[in-house]
Amino acid sequence: MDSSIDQRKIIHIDCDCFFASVEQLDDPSLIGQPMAVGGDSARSVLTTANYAARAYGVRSAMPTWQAREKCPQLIIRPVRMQRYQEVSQAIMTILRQHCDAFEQVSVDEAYLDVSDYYRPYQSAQALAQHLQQVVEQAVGVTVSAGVSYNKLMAKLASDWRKPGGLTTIAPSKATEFLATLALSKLPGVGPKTAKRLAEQSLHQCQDLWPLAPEALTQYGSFRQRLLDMSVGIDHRPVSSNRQRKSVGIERTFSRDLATLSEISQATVALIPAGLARLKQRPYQRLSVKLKFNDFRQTTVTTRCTQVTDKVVQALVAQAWQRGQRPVRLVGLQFLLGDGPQQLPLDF
Ligand code: TTP
Ligand code: MG
Repeated sequence: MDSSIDQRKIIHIDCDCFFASVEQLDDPSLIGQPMAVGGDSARSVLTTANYAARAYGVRSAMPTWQAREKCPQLIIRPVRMQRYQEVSQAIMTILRQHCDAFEQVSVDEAYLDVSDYYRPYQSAQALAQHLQQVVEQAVGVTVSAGVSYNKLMAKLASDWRKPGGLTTIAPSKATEFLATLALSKLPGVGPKTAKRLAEQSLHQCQDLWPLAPEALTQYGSFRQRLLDMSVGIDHRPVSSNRQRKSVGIERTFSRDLATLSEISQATVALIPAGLARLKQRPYQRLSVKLKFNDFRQTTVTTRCTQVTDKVVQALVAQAWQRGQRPVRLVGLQFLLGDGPQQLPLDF
């Protein structure tokens, strides 16, 4: 196994009963009462339910009539997607600022690679706890967090104890965690696949461990993924799923750069390597990123189709103004344009 990958620190965040949480946020009288979000007509289904309703067996995707049978006093609120998007954006904006790489995977779920970013917090778990607090204070919804060495394990961890859970699975504990984990808990193993596996007497991850690979050929291309998941292997990087629109280079310093002139020089020094990565592709804008020694970071962008030392120095000065303290990382980014080059230049 590639040990450098297994040393990553990944956090998975998943909001608790998200749509219901937003309804409770906007109408606190709902808190503590069983409530769900969805249609209220005969053929409607629920999108989600709060944890008070879940105690009655009410679930996501359940027909509303069935939920009412389980919980006659259930309060049902209509879906207000725009509002959920708004709250989602507020949460994602916070999370995005606290990691080395960020990947939002749904309206209420994101992965953060914090392999470097976690350091001032002593542990990735402490950072995850901090994020839970910041989101709750700033936005008013609770999130569950999972911390581990890859995306799969972090996701399994965040799901382990909800709501408000924080679970860490260290590499040394992965085998123990996975051994008795139901295969149906693995991402991609839906009820149908779980049933097929159960017919082969395969119920838990450890049931797959002694199998010869041929035993799972009926699962086609999913076979390898199943085997990998059962032992906690997942090499997928945390990466923004937006199309790549920039080329950049960053440098972290072991000693903070204290003066503006040092910071400026260090950023200008990135230009040749940045241009080499760019491979002569045209670009439309240029960004400078600074990460201060309190781990806040800032980015300044300008229109620019031909980088010069002077342009970079001006961007650095502008960015540094925002923090005015020592800097631990500088970065330079070329934002690509697909169309013909436009006329320059702000500087
Ligand atoms: P989930 O994160 O799957 O569920 P949840 O946040 O409601 O509850 P949990 O505490 O278990 O994480 O989904 C996020 C939102 O997506 C959910 O609030 C409503 C919506 N959703 C649907 O519209 N239909 C569905 O079938 C599911 C599962 C979710
Ligand atoms: Mg959720």
